[in-house]
Parts: sequence; structure tokens; C-alpha cells
Amino acid sequence: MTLIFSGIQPTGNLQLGNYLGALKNWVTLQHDYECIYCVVDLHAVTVWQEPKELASNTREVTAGLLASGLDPRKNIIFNQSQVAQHAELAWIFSCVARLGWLNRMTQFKEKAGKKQENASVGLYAYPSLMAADILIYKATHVPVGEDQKQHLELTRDVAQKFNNDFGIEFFPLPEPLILGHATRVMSLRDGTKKMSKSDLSEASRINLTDTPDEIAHKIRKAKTDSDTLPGTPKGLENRPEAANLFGIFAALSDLSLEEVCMKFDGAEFSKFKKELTELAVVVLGPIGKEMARLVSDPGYLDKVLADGSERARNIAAPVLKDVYDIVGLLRSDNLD
Ligand code: AQP
Repeated sequence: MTLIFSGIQPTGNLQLGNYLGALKNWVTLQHDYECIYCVVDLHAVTVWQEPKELASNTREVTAGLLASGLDPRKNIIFNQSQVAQHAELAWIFSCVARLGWLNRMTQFKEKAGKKQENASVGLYAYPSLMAADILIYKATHVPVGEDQKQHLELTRDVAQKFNNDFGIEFFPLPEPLILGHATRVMSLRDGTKKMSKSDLSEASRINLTDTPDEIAHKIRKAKTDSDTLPGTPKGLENRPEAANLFGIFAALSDLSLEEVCMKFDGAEFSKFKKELTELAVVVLGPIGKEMARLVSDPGYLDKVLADGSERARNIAAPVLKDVYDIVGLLRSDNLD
């Protein structure tokens, strides 16, 4: 059986990379599979979050999921901290994962920067919580952007080691699903750096809540090079900014990269940017509007999360009970 799980952090400013690398694909998958989508607030607190903002960001990201087209009846949509089994399994996995594995994680190195000594233990242990998020549901497939591939490999290592250590085929080895044309959307200011919610430069990203004017301004200012546009994808090699903008156009329009190159063969960036702006406004405009409407109804969003959490707990609780039995942790029956 295929069971999809994926998560997104409520760290503010849902951006185009989150939409093209994650949300858009989640919406497609919901038609064919059972899907569990989680707003991973416990991951968010691995770096400092203002408590009041964390709560409102959790609602805003939930609004982003719904506004992008996810149906809360069809999918399980919830926030991680309401399902305690994630954190409980993460502890077991912290005892399964090896220090050497975590030391190789590039996301920790990037996020901790030069001040690793000051980074939280949670930021370092992030991948074992991510493994727990996925495996507490025995999920088989995880749609993610390129940036999360390494964490998913670690999830497979954890599942494999748990199964080997205890001599039981208990956890599946989940597969990444890296879908679409924009698996790694780059910053509009630097084609070698990932577009990110927490980038200090507002001009580096397009937010799902940006107005048409803001989108137009950011695309107009997006870094480019001085060559004319190529007729084939080969011509995008060694042109990171052009390749990024073409990838975004392809993903937003559902055209192939070849088709986008043919369409703009020999044109100037100004013409391309004008069409990219129109396309981005058509796709993102309605999502931003619907997000604003949903955010003005926090009661509804909280109800969606409460309902999803209850459904998630119903799947997670028996899996955790089995894990505790396998590991040999004694539980009284009345705790079940
Ligand atoms: N630039 C991107 N291109 C493609 N996919 C992306 N994703 C994020 N940025 C890009 C995908 O979005 C999903 C949710 O990501 P996340 O919020 O859990 O964390 P992240 O990957 O760390 O995203 P950000 O925007 O960079 O957040 P901050 O700044 O808070 O760390 C994942 O599937 C991710 O691949």
C-alpha cells in the first residue's frame, strides 16, 4: 500500500519554492493516494520562534495548504505538536541513529553556520524527528524538494537499522518523491542559493501572500545575465539565474523546459520577465487571496487541525505501542 507523508515548517512567509517543491505536488497526489500532511511546529522551534508568531504562522501555513487546493476531508492535515507520538518515537530514533550519520547532514551545517556550538541540540537532532514523523505512520513515499533528500536517506538508514537491531521487518524504507520541474527553486538574488522563507532578503523570494505589484517588482529586479535567451535547455548550462527563472516558468505553466526554451528562443529577458510575472500572478493571486480569507477565520483552521490531529493519533498510537513492545519498554495496559 502507498501511504504519503510530508511536512512543512510554520516559519512564516510561505514562498514559491515551498509551493512548487512541495504544495503543488501534494495537491496532485491527493487524488490518487492516502496522504498525511503535517505542519511541523516542533521542527520550527529548533531555531528561535516568537511564541505569538509561531501560533499565527501555524495557522497561516495551514491556510496555505488549504488555499493551494488540499482537501482536509480527503487528507489528514494537522500540526505535529498535537500528536505526541512523533516526539516519543523521535527519542527512540535518537538512540538508533549514529552520531556519524548526523555529522554528515548538510542542512545542520548550513543552518548552524560558523556558530555550531551555539546551535540547539534540536537542530542537530532534526533528522531523527523527521524520521519519526514519517515512520510513525509507516509512510512509504515522501514528496520533498531536493534539499530534503539527504534527510530522507537518513530516515531509510534509521528504519533499516531499527529492523536489523530488533530482527523484525517493522518499518518500510520510505522513498523520496521528487516531482515537477522546480525541485530546487533558487533565490531571485543569487542563483546558487536556495529560495527560503527565512532568507533575510525579502527580494530573494516570492511569497504566496505577495500582491501582484510585489510579484512584478521582485521579478523585474531578479538577477539575470546579459546573454539573450537560449532555444534549448543546454543553453541554460552555467547560467544559474536564467535556469532558475526558466524552471519556475515551466513549473508554473506545466510546460516542459524544452517548450519554454522554444517559446523564448532569442528573446530579451525583459519580454520573458513580463510573461513570467503575468503567469505568477495568475497562479499565485487566487492562492494568496484564499489564504487571507482563511486566516481571518482562525476558528475554522483550528478545527481542521484538531480533526486532523485526532485522525493522525489514531494511526500513530498503535504503531508507537508496537515499537515500545519491540524495544522492551514496559507499559501498563491502562496506558494504551
Ligand atoms: N527553494 C525550494 N525549492 C524547492 N522546494 C523547496 N522546499 C523548501 N524550499 C524549497 C520544500 O518545501 C517543503 C517544506 O520545507 P520546510 O518549510 O519544512 O523547510 P525548508 O526546506 O527549510 O524550507 P525553507 O523555506 O528554506 O524554510 P526555512 O527558511 O524555515 O528553513 C520541503 O519539502 C522542501 O523540500
